[in-house]
Amino acid sequence: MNENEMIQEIERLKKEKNAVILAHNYQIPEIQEIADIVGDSLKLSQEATKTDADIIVFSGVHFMAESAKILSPHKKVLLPAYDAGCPMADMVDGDKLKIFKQEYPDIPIVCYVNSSAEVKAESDICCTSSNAVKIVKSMKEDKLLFVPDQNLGSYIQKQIPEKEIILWEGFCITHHRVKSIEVNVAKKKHPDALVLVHPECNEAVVSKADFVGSTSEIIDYANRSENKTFIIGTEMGVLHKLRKENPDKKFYLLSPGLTCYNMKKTTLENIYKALVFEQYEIKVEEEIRNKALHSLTRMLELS
Ligand code: CIZ
Ligand code: SF4
Repeated sequence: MNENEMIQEIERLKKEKNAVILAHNYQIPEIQEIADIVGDSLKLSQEATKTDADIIVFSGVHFMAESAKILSPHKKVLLPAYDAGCPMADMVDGDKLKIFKQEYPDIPIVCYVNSSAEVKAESDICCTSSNAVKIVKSMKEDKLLFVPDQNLGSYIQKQIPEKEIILWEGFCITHHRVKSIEVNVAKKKHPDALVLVHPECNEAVVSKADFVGSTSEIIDYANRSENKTFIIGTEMGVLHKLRKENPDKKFYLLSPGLTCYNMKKTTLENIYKALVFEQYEIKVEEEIRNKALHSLTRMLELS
C-alpha cells in the first residue's frame, strides 16, 4: 500500500468504525493532516469528552491516551504505538506520592498532565502547561508539591512568588537539554526574531525568551504577532502548524535536539493498523480511574 492508499483506508476505517483521530501538536505533519483534531493535551482532553465517536485513536504518548480513557471510560481508546511513553511522566510514581502524603498530609499535590493515572489519582488536581499558573493560583493553600517537571514548577513559582512550591526532580529529556548558549547563537543569527519557548525548557533558557508558553500559546502568539521571524523553543512538530498558518513568517528551531522520539513513534502505518486491529487498547483500573478523574475534572472545571 502506498501512502495515498493508506490515507484512503484510514479515512474509510474511521467512518466504518465511527472513530476519531486526535493528534498532539508534536506529531509528524502527515498525521496532523489526517487528524480530526490537533492540539495540546488540554484541548485534546476536552475534545475526548465531547466526541460521540466509539473509538478514539490517540496519536501522542501513553499518558495522553490514558487521560482520554479516564475522561471517556465507555469509549475504546487506542494508542497506535504501544511503546510511546513519556520519560518525564515516568520520573514520579503513585507510591512515592503516597509516602509524601503520609509525611506531609497538609500539603496538596498538583500534577502536570504528563503523569500516569496512578499519579493523577494521588494528586489533588492536575494541570497542563496552558493552565498551570491559573490552577496553582486557584489553590487555597500557600504551600504545595508540584510533580514531576521541575522546570514548569519553577516557572510557576516565578509567576506566583507568594506561594511556596516544592519541586520534584523530573524533567523533559527533549526540552531540558536545550542550552542557553543556543539562544545567544540563534539570536545572533536572526537578530529580528522573537524567541518563543516552552516552560519545560530550563530556567537559563526561559529567562532569555521573549515569550514562554505551551504549544498552543506559542502558536497563538506567533499567529497574532506583527513580527515576521521567530525562534521556536519547543518540539519540532509545532513548526507544521506555525508554517501552515503563517506562510508569510519565518520559523527557526532553537535547537536541533528538539525532537521527542516517543512522539515520533506514531506513523500512518501504525494508525492504519490501530484502526484495523483496534490496538493497542488503553485500560485503567476503575478505582484508580475514579480518583484520577477527580484531578482531571477539577482542572477542566477551572480551564
Ligand atoms: O500540554 C501539552 O500538550 C504538552 C505536553 C505540551 C504543550 O505545551 O502543548
Ligand atoms: Fe514527554 Fe518531553 Fe516528549 Fe513531551 S516532549 S512527551 S514531556 S519527553
